[in-house]
Amino acid sequence: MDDIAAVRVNPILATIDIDPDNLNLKAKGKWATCYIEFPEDYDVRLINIGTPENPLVFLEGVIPAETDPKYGFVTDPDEYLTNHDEDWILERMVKFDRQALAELLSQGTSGLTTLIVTGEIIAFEGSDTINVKDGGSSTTSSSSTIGKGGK
Ligand SMILES: [Ca+2]
Ligand SMILES: [Ca+2]
Repeated sequence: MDDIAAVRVNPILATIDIDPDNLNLKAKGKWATCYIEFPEDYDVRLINIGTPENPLVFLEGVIPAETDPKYGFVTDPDEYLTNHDEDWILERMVKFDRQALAELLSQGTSGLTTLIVTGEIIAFEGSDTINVKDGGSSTTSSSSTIGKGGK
């Protein structure tokens, strides 16, 4: 654990609000909804939740935020950017599988429980175009060998 702590870059201390506030482990319900708010100077629009193959936001380090693009709240900023607590700071909404959470917490957890949400700021990407010239092929000799062999 000490090694992990040593390589961590100071994370942004986000304000997390998870709904429901009271989780009945036996109740059916598809989602645990989570609102992520950043302190000033950071923009929740930069949160990258990743893809189904490579999720980047986790609840308790093990339950990935839903990333399936079939859900509007995954792909549509009008849905996932909100101001749930009605202050002046935007929040990023993500959803976790409530049954996965219930399963995790059913392993001996009850009462007030702190849940940790982790993620990363979006990676950056840019591009430039370069002109690549074919400087002659080194396969010429082997091609001619093949050609001779074909006769
Ligand atoms: Ca809450
Ligand atoms: Ca807010």
